[in-house]
Amino acid sequence: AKPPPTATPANPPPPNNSPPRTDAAAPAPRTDSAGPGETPADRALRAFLDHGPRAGVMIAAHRGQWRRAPENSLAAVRAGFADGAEIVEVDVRLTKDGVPVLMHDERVDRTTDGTGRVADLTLAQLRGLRLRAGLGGRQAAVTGERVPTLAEVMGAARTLGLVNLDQAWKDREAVWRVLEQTGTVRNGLFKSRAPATEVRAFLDRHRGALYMHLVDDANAASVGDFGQNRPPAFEVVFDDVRDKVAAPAFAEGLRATGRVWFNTMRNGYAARFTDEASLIDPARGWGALIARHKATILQTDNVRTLKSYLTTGAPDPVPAGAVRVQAENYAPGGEGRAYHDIDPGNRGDGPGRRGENVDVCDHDGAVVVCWMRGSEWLTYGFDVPKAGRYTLKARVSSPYSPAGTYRIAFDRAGPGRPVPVANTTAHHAFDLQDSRDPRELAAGHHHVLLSLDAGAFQNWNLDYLQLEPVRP
Ligand SMILES: [Ca+2]
Ligand SMILES: [Ca+2]
Ligand SMILES: [Ca+2]
Repeated sequence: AKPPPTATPANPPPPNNSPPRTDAAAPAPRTDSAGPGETPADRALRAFLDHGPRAGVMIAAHRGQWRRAPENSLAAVRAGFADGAEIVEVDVRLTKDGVPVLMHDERVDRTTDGTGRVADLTLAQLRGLRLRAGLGGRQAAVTGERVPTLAEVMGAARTLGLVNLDQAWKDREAVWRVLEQTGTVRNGLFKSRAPATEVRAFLDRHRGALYMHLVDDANAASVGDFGQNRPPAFEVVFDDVRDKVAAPAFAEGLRATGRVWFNTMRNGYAARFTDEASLIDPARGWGALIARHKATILQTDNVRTLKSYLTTGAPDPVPAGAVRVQAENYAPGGEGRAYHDIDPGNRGDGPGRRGENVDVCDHDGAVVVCWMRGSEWLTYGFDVPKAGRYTLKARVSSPYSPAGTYRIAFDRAGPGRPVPVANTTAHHAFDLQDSRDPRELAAGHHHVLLSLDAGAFQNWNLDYLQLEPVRP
């Protein structure tokens, strides 16, 4: 039920109840106030080129804001900027007829309703396809969105912000022509891990091109190859906190002349400093990267929560009047009393409760109940602050359609109506879904039973439950 891990970082995750102490202070105030007549893109460029000690942290949206539109779609690029990203990262490939388009994979199979390699399809053939929702996958809904050309995306981004052109280096001359034709030379951010001589040749040929250099332990020495003429930003990748490039002194050296970019989407790009770990405690993710590793650009799958953290210090605040209980913090009492789990032991890789059978997984930093199967159930205690009408929301993930069905029973009454869990397009793509089965609750302690229908397909993960007041 769980995909194989994309990386196996050697540093073990800290125990859930003892986050590592860092000197993660509140994030620095942002320095991106508008000058007269400036567009958001002008501000983003100015911020990107400003590496001074007071430079704030910039947000880069990974493959666009795919939580609101298909990854690498025009709508996802627009949504990324609308949600607060100054940079949107996209993946560029050439069609059979040589047109740069947005597509992450070599093949169109995961993210569209078609099949085949991008390089074997003409633009006209690609335009006949429809993109799948979110991160795609075989069971993700087909949307009305089409594969966009790079020209369309750059045209849309011209006043909105910067576009990080991933996978574009091998086709950089064709991509450069698109930037020139669309008047977006100041928006397009190239990146590579090519030798400095190759980078320098490109930048000499195309004055004004924006460039960021990618470094990990294998090419850390390439920083020195740029001499006094360093690019304005470095992207640093480390899968282990003991990597050379993970040393705070390495990042400090880069910060002296430019911005430092880290990726927090999954485990293994910045060890285990991830978006999901940041939601549990920013000191386990973004906060540590900012304080210890001098991050001034963070690429995220959670634009809104990172924006919330940078502006308020709280990534995922509990709404006013609501009560949140982590799924893994189910009631004490053991099998048959507090929970029922059909297979012995913890099948997950997360911090399960010793001697108990509930399955707990760590999905890139999210600690969740997983391997949820029909007939299993869990119980929770909720302390409701004020009498009123409440709805229960569940933060869930699943790449399946349907993902599963659960029922909620309050205070040992009969179970409510079946609640479908919607496909979120990946095990690591969590979404807060409303059960739409509101109840009147008195103030005080309530017992909640969450049960999985025995006859229904069940393959989903549960991060937390949240009881929210329903506004009349
Ligand atoms: Ca189990
Ligand atoms: Ca189970
Ligand atoms: Ca959780």
